[in-house]
Amino acid sequence: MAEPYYITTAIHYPNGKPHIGHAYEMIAADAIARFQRQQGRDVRFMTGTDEHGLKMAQTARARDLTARQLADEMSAYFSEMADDLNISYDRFIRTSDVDHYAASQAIWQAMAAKGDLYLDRYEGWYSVRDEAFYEEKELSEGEGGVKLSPHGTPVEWTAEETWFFKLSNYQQPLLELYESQPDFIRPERARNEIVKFVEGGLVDLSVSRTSFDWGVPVPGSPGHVMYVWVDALTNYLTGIGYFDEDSELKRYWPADLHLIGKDITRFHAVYWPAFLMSADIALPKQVFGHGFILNRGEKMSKSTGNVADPMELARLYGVDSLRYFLLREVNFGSDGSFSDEAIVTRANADLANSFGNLAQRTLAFIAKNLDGVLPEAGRSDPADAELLATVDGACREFRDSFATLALSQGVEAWMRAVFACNQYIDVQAPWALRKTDPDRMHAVLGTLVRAIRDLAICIWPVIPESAEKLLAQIDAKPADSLGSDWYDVKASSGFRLAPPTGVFPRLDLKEAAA
Ligand code: ME8
Repeated sequence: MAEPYYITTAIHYPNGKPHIGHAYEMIAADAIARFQRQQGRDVRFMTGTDEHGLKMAQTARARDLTARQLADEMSAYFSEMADDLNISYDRFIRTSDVDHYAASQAIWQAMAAKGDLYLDRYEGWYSVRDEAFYEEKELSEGEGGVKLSPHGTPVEWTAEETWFFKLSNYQQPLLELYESQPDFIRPERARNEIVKFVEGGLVDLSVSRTSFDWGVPVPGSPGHVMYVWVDALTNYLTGIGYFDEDSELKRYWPADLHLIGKDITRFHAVYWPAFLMSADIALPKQVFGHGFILNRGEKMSKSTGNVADPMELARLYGVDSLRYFLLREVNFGSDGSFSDEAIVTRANADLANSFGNLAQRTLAFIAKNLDGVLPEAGRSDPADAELLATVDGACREFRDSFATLALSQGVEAWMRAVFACNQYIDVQAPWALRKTDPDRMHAVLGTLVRAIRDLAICIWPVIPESAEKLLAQIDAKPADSLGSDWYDVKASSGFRLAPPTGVFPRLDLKEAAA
């Protein structure tokens, strides 16, 4: 049986519509999930929405809705976006799902049984926007003396009786975890930050609230709902039926990768492993904190009015252009900027003018001059084997890069092979060989079709829809193995191409977004 691979995104707050940061996270996770499937892993991929907490309750109140109504309305935008962006998730989890309540209560009970939960009075600073508690020493002062969290969000003084989790007991075990599993937190910058934070000492964490009721009820403690992050993190267990005796999905635990944004590493790399250790549950293998997407270099915020709608960008420029841009242009793990011009320039340069042009030139030439029939091997030249070796090397580099989450480096390697193919076609000039040396022309075209197929299979995790369209034209599939005797089998069977249709349109900057 194939080895399981479990990947999750953060679950997103549906207190508003999704923005491009949410889209980016889903797209990156989807490319990794597709890549792992292609490598033969038994993948489970989960994304969803995080629906409890004060932020949701307050946003709903301001709109005169119940929190559940708000969650229903907004969660639908997230799941529609996931579908529209071709995100191949196995479950879209909502923390208001019934099985999630049971799972959250089960982990709570396990932590209680360990003796890690106690009732006390909480007094301290809370940021509703971050749904996070902060220590006085972490705060700064904003305009008019307003106290701000390290993320620049306002904090308010909170005092209530709550349950506490003995986080302070886990300082040593956590430091040992970071030491013994150096890849537990990536990238390096995030790891260093977390190690420093934990070395600085951990205070016990308030894990229930009594001032509102939109959350998972604390078992045996009427009036208390769980702190939203306790239930939110538990979604990763809910999604595979961890506490359900009969669940066949349990084989996916421990998760291979929690893909999240850099702002929520503390929750995933400190609180989450501590909860799991307390409940005697195996720890995930890796938490990766990707960077932030900036709008022309600026942080997006509702007050600046520069929050980009990913669906509008996908509608204007195409889903695969957006996917390709984000994965090629943003060094995975660092922040990256986007603009309409940058998307159009990148998609045109790499997809329309390079890969698209390569495929179109080759397939249209075969359709026109050979009546669409793939030619059998002609007279080969060392340049042919050299090109195929370049393509093979690039696909390997892509694979090694994706396996270590160096996503943009993988795409860059792929692109270098596309350039090599375009150089090859220019030098070999099959259009000139048509009259002078048809036998040689056959070999050139055969080499190009092999290269195009392998390159389309390789890049499929990034641009699945376009790659599939292109592969369909030559009757190949993303799951096919690279190289192989595919071409010879196809050509000797007399396979005939339909007249090819362009897969990568040239994009223009659109008025609406300019
Ligand atoms: O944090 N660029 O939800 P969320 C890239 N519910 N990524 C971004 C981004 C940007 N501009 N803005 C946000 C939450 N993100 C919690 C998670 S998980 C158990 C609970 C990322 O809707 C952010 O870092 O605020 C996070 O990974 C995800 O989008 C959801 O953010």
